[in-house]
Amino acid sequence: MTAPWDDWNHILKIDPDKDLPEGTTYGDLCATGTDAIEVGGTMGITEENMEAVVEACAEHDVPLYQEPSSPDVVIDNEALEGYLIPTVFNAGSPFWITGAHKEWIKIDNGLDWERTTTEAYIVMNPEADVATYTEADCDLGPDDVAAYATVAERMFGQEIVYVEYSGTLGDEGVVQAASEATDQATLFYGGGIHDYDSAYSMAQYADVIVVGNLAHEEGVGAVRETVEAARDA
Ligand code: 1GP
Repeated sequence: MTAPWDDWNHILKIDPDKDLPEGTTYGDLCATGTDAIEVGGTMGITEENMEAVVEACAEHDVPLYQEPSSPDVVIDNEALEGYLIPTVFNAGSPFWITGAHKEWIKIDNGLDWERTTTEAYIVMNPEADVATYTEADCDLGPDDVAAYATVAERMFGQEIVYVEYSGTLGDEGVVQAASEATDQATLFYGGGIHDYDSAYSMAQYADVIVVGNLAHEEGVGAVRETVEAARDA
């Protein structure tokens, strides 16, 4: 069975708590050639700002996914292709591995299983909010990351392994190790991608690169370059 992300090279992650550069619209970002839009962030996320971004992107022809940071911001919107739910494999607090998920299951009307997939995060930038929040152990070498990727794929049957350096460009060796360790799972890489070269360097190992801050800081032209690199790699 194939999953949508089997065919992706590039994801644009839009943070509902962050502004867009002057003159940039959500429509412009949807038209960059990215394979999918993920709406999500760590801080300041509410149902309202989630809904506003989903609505703004809904009229454009790009698959739309919500990546909720916690159960209380999950929105029910038909424009969403699905929900990509993070679970942090190197979290210090079990809440971010299965605890939040347990609460999730109890939400009104339950989860829509047809549209729900987990992402096995390995959080690598100790300075990032997501690392602080989840008390992640980021002191990991390539072998540790490869081992986590194997745990995720082989032991927990995860379809997506996500090496997350949010805010900083990661270590190529680490991404390469994760790539070599994954066989069935799709490897996502995100963090610090800011131009063609940084996108290319990670896309040679990751199946899919995720671009976040760049959309909010630089806008469409810069994002397009990363889409091109992801396709070239
Ligand atoms: C964040 O992996 C994404 O969850 C992208 O990171 O914002 O650093 O591009 P950046």
